[in-house]
Amino acid sequence: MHEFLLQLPKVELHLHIEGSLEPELMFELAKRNGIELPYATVKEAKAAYEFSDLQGFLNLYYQGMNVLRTEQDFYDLAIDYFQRARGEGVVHIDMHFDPQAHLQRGIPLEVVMAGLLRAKEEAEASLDLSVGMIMAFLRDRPVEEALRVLENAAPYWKFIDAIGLDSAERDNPPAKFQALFKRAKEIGLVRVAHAGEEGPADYIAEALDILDVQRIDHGVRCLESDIVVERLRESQIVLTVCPLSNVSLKVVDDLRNHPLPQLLKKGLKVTISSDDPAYFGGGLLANHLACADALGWDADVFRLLNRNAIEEAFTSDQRRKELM
Ligand code: ES4
Ligand code: ZN
Repeated sequence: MHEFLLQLPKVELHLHIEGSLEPELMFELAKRNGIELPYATVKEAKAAYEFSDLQGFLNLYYQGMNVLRTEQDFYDLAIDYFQRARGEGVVHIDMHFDPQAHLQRGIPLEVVMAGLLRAKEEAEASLDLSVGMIMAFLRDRPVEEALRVLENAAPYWKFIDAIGLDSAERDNPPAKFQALFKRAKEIGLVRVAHAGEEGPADYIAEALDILDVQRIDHGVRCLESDIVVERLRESQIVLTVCPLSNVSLKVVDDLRNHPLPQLLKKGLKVTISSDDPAYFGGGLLANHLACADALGWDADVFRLLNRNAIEEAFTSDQRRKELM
């Protein structure tokens, strides 16, 4: 099974590129940029990656990305992950990135975009890896700020496939971002949102009704509402479920008790992704291997999940055909 999963061409719809920053690269960039880290060694950094909830993780996630300063840093971050992912059989990645987390630190959007887009071009030209771009907005910051960032990003609208909504979910309901998502729709941008990770099933319904999203990131808590499950089943809205992330952030106590089998049994359009691979114990292959071991899935389940991901990936029809 492990050999099959390595060979299987895998597609990942939910990956925060800032969450792919491995401690080794963090140390290299800190040195290059003359930044002091709160850890003495790579080992010490890794030991700190023990979380009790989403907020505990987000604190280290925002601290970690502080080493990203120049266009080259963003390029190195992304190409490092792309190379690693390709080495484990990943053929397409839809990548979230968080402009506000960088703008807040004084890093202009141009720097972020130039580095990430250069890495995407190189992956597509030389690695046989296609990349979708999701400009994500931080739900624990004001909607007015998000709207300003979206307008200032006008030169880049043509390079992005969708907008997303991430960061601290509790007490930051989708409805708070109605104006942002309305504007994105006017512009012609596809919309996705994290919902039902730590937040309630109601937030999934809200994201569908008020934000008009085409994809729900996580969505595992839909199982708390039969009505929401039925809507997701009927519409075949894709869920980007992140198994190792859910265990790390205590959304689920043990992978053996993960709701994935129930989601599949209900007939939902499920996919699996790594979310923040540097923080949650591995990339897309590690997530596949862990599910095989904990849930006892056979090859057909993994083929189905990857077929779902290929159908929903932000890519051209020609590339989609190649991936099928
Ligand atoms: C995230 Cl796991 C998760 N949830 C919400 N926002 C995020 N940003 C990066 N990882
Ligand atoms: Zn996420």
